[in-house]
Amino acid sequence: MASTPFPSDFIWGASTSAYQIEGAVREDGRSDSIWDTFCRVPGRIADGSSGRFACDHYHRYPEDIAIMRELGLNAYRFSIAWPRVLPKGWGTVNKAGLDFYDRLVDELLAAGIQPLPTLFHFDLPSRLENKGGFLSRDIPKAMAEYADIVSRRLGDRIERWMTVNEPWIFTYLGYALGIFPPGHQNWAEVPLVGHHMLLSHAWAMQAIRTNIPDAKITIGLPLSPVYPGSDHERDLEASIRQDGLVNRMWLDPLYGRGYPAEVVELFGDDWPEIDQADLDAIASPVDWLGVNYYFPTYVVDDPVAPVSMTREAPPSNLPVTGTGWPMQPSALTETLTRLHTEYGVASIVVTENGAAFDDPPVVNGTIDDQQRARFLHDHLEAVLDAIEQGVRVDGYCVWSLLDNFEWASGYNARFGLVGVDYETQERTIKQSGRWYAKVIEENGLVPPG
Ligand code: IFM
Repeated sequence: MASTPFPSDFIWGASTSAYQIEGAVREDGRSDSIWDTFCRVPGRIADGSSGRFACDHYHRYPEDIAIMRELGLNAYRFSIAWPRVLPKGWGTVNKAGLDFYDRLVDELLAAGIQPLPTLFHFDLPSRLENKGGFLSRDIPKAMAEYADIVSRRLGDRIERWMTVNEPWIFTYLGYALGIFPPGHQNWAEVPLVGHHMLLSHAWAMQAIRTNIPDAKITIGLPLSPVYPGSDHERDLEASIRQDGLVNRMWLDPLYGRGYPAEVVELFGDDWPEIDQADLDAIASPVDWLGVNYYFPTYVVDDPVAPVSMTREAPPSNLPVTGTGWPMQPSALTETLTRLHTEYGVASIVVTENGAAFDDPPVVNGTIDDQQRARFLHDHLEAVLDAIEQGVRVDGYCVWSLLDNFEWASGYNARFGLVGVDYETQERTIKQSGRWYAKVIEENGLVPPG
């Protein structure tokens, strides 16, 4: 029996995104996204793969919904592929593309599963990238049009919406480090791109609200406490700088405080002129906050590193996941309590949390991934700790429902509750999936294994 129950009506979900699972990239009028084009460049993806076939979810979604039912999920977070709906990025709607999401939503509802769509999860139509991508103010305009079209079609059946997923990750990996498309390595672009991502969120939210006044809308932020790698004063200052980039550059404007002065200062002359009207739009209240949490950030001072002059330095004694990410569940509790105390966030859903491990092969119809079950157990315990401290957490979604295309790592990193054999497309519920089903059934923590 579960010891501590979660709140009643708790959202128990699992998350995915379009490019990572759908496949069918050339079907029914879909155009290229920036990931299709990026994957064609030799050396960009660790295993030379792409999302061309991925989990073939575009064709196998009924089977995947049946698995969600078997797990007892009451919510499913997925993303809509912008290039399926608007192949040019704006203008003519591709009916077949929109029809796919219509069918998906209907089947989810028929299975008693709440659809939680995200409008933008990294897969910008390539034609919009050719017009300047997120460096251009045309993107927030196009995003508002896209949000209008999707919410008109699906708004009668969907209550909770997410606009943009992880603006910091998209901006940092795509424009500062160049390991995501568009592959730029130019820190000077980070402020404008980040601002356009927040503005895209704001204008998309306005469009959805116009069409569905009762909608509950949010953005999904990748948040993490930033700790100093030592107790030297200079490392403490480094952690404050990095916290500005990872957390406050996004939370402050969304919660009406404008961009943090220290972050503006870090970029110096590269910080763009920003209109008050943009800041007002970005500060328009969200109804809940989507939090993606994976690992804590530890940094030390590094005078030659760009902008924040920090470098990551996780303590060597922290255990790590299969992708080398430090595991520290208490950092999730800290993230959630900080949102409550510093920003007064009234409702949070953990929209992503999970880990990749080197899973063993299928034996007797399952995959023995006790490490993942333990990871999820300990992070759910951290959520309970936050709830006990008065934070309102309304739900939790595991990343991910299925093993899938993990961006620049290709198919090497497996995050799923459900294993996927990419040759046969056979799905296998892992031990972690079976354990998660028990947690959902009990609406409370049960021991893993
Ligand atoms: O796979 C990604 C997802 O697309 C966004 N959040 C982090 C996940 C794991 O890296």
